[in-house]
Amino acid sequence: MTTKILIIGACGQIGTELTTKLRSIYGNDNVIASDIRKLNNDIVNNGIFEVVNALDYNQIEHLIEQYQITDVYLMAALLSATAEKNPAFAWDLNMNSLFHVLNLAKAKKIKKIFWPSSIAVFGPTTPRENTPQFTIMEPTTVYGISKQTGERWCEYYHHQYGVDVRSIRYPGLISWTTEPGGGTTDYAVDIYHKAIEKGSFTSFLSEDTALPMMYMDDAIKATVSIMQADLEKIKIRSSYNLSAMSFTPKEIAEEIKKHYPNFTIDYNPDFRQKIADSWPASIDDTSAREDWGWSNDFNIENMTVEMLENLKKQK
Ligand code: AKB
Repeated sequence: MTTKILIIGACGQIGTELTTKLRSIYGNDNVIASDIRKLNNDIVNNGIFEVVNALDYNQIEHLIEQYQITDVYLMAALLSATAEKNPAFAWDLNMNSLFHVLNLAKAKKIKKIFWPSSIAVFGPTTPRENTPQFTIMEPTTVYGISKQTGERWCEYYHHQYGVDVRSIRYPGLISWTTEPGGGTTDYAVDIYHKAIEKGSFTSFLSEDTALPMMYMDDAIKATVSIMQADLEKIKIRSSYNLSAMSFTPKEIAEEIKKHYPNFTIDYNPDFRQKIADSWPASIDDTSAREDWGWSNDFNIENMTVEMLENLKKQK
């Protein structure tokens, strides 16, 4: 049976690169991109695109029937910083969009779901260094609570109804193609833009705040790879820890200085500092590596080279 993919939230930070990758693997006719609004970009212009509200069950069901969709990637969500400003809507969007696709899979209208979780599922009582796959989880942000609850529901739907839902806990994601939207780790993208535009950057996190991070190419590789893995390799049905690198604002600034020696950074922590302080500094992703063969290609050095080179060309 042909794999027919629906991506909900295709124009966001991850969705944009994921859609491009999936189109290159499965063909333009087999990947339907959707988002809440129609922008004038490559995702809309270079393939099939539909306007969809992730909260509208009937709209999603209609598209699934129209295109005979087998796999859904649910990328629509409010991230940590934005969610704190609008908790009720964040809860509604992050939870009910998930219920819609889980219920469509339960009703056997689709075969497979990808749903992203996050390091935000962890909280201040979690071991911060090398955070284990299975550990204390007491998230203190609305976003983290919605992701942790979502993980529980994914596992429940798998065990009770046989739903094939696969998930990874993304760390902060860094890319040069699309800007992030409302996360606590966004500074690690903005710093590259400002290095090229102004030669200086003010960080909203303190100099020694270490967080787990990943280059977008690795995140896309992990997403495709967990979805393509044989069924029996997916042993965890909540969500897999995933790791590539961890750094502080000071460390990333030092890395940028190797290429732009005059680059300067200062620090002006805001409300996002409290969110970052509640998250792990580094992640143990042994299960993902052992179960379905995850490995990262990028570290802070080669990611910085790629970011600076590509952003420079783009400006
Ligand atoms: C955020 O900062 O909210 C996201 C995440 C870690 O899930 N990038």
